[in-house]
Amino acid sequence: MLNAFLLLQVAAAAPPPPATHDALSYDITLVPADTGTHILGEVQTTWRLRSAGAVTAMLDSSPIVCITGQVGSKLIGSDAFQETDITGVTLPITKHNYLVTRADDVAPTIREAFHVAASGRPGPVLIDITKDAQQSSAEFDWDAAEPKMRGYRPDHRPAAAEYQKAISLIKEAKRPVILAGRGIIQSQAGQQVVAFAERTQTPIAMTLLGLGGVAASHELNLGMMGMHGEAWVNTAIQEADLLLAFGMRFDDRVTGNLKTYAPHAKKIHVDIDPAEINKNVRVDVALVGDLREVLVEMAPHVPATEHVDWLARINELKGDSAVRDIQNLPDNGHLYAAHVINDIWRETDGNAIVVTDVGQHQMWEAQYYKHNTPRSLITSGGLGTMGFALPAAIGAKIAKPDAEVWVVVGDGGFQMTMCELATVMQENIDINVAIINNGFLGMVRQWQEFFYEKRYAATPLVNPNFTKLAEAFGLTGITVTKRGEVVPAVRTARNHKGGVVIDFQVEQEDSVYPMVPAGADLHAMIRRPSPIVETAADA
Ligand SMILES: Cc1ncc(C[n+]2csc(CCOP(=O)(O)OP(=O)(O)O)c2C)c(N)n1
Ligand SMILES: [Mg+2]
Repeated sequence: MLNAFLLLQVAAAAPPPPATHDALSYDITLVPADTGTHILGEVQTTWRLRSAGAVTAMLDSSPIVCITGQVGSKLIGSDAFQETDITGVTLPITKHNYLVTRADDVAPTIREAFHVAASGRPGPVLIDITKDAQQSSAEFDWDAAEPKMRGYRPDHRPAAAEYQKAISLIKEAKRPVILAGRGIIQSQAGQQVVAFAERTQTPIAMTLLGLGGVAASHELNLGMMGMHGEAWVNTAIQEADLLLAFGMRFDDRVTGNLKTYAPHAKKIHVDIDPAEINKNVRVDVALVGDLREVLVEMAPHVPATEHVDWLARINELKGDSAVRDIQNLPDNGHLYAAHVINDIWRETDGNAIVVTDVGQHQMWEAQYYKHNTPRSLITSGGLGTMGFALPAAIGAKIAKPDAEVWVVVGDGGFQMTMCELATVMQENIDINVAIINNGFLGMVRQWQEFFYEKRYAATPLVNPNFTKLAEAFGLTGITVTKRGEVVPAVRTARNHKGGVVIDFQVEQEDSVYPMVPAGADLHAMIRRPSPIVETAADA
């Protein structure tokens, strides 16, 4: 007989992983599990739950298993000390949840929870275990506990007729664009997407969470689409005659006004989740299934094509990158966030794992750090969870100890979880933190500037001295105010073993361009005022 508490770990350590995950790690960690899933593509477990963490995982399809402790089963419903109906609270923000009141059910539930979290469209699963279930004992037979869930069939495969419809649309298309989302990373379909794109000469537009899924350096990769996407990418989508949505969900930040979205385009949507089909955008063909499997199936039937005129048209839309190039502007005494992020990119040869927070710096990171490998950008997309970066970077470093991990965080978001510097110190986590300190809740300030006549209500920040703060935690702190100091600071941080915090004091009222105002037509972008017309295409 085993104590049920230990059983959690026995169940966790037990071997057979589901077929789609060759190295399911059942480690029970205290670090943000969400990041582990981003980095490793495996289910991670957490004993701590913040509702924002669950929603972040829900909206970004991260497979995590959260375990919470409940009062004794006999006390449930009595408003006992610390009793919270957590399965009730988390019902809408988890893929599934369980209340376990008997030791017998602990291990089988955990096994099933991992299956649910990882299969189909991944997501967060919560198990709430009562104190008495944790403290009593039970036998556990791994094989007998194989999950059998009536009504849960995550393995979708499109019908042959759907494939045929898709292939004939692909053959007819003159101006196709692939829209690549996080699904390409989740289903490890990067290679298949590139092969498809090369064979059909189809350019690829990326969502924020797709970045890295196809190398930024690939000539058919146009870059990021959407609210802060490159102008030529959004224009190409609006001019396209076929959109191939691969593992993406037509989020409002990506489409702008749905009524005018890609008006000339037929649409093919490949997604593992049937609930995404026709949710925001009506599509002509839906292929519900695992993206990689779908592309493998389709590949032999897709003829090689040229789209010379279309690619030339997009090239023309890109225009002269020199006029957009903020990087190579002579040093005029201004330190732009773009300089900082681009210098981090150059110094790390684009090989770091960058974990961002939410706001302007997040968008600049997406624009100026070119990600060539999947899982090298960790960011909160669907929820935009400020405070995500520092704890998530700790998770990233623990999941991949050999990787170089950088945090790119705003001065506002950093203050939401900066207490985690204690963890960095205590666990000797070797990460570098770049605070893009603009003295504002910058993204909100930008909206106030553009849409509310510069009424900067509640957005100016009076910050602590971040360098001294780092030092108070026994970490290295560096202050950077000039462009010439950026590279030396980055080098110092890279050469230092242990946590480093760099306070980059950048332009306070810089804005992210281009910008599609919320709900506006995708092609109605606000462009960077001259002399710098656009963001850099500095590849
Ligand atoms: C927890 C949370 N609160 C509020 C917001 C709304 N919000 C989005 S961006 C932003 C400003 C972020 O400021 P900062 O961290 O300084 O980054 P910056 O935009 O200046 O780069 C705010 C308040 C959010 N996304 N998450
Ligand atoms: Mg800020």
